[in-house]
Amino acid sequence: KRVLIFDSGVGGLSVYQEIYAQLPDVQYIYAFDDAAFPYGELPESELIERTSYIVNLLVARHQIDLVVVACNTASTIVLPTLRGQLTIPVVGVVPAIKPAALLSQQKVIGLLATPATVQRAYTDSLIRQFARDCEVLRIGSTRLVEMAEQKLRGEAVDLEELREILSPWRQRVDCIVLGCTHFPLIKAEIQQAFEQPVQIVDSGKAIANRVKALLGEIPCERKEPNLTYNSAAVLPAALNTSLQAMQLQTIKSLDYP
Ligand code: DGN
Repeated sequence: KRVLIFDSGVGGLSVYQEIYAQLPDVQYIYAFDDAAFPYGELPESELIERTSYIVNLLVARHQIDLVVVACNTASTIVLPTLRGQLTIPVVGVVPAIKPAALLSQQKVIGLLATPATVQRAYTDSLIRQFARDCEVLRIGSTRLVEMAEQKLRGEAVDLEELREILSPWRQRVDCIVLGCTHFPLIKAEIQQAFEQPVQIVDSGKAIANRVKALLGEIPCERKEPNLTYNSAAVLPAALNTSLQAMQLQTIKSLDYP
């Protein structure tokens, strides 16, 4: 079986880790559209166009069995289009509002995502459906996405800056939703930014469970190597190394017209 995992950058690797832990024998193709990074600032029409072009191209090229759109910014807008175009299952990642609303004791939760995701109508509907009894505070930050990318490139995360970005929530929230797949990569740093105890939830495990349920048990051994595609012409060496550390072996260029 072959699973395509797609994101704008390295955030999808946080989802990949969770899926891989449950399904190590699947072949994974990790594609990221780093030429258009960050997605959180792209017009919706362009986001839909790029995402569906790349996903359709790779599904056809590799006979993919299941697609994971490992990006909240894309999932909250592009899933209906992709599901209309493809006959295979398409799993999206959206903010884990429901578990957070259940976990929060004080009923004040923080949604941390991209500027696009915090404003989406889809996000509003999740909050209306699952967090009626909660106050939901939102921070949309592209800077945090960049920090996660930097960390994976081997650069240090500026904890002071992180603390400053999250300062409106100090002594306010007791549960935080990581509504961007980049953020689990800096979860420890986010936790450190708070004095009060906070629970942090993301969607990774739930996505992995869903993928497993859809693919079923896979008894066969994997014969083909995992692949990585990116759309920018060059992949920084440090990032290349961390992708390989995650057992992704071949880097090729992805052409977007
Ligand atoms: N990782 C993406 C998400 O989950 O929303 C967004 C990253 C970005 O391009 N801003």
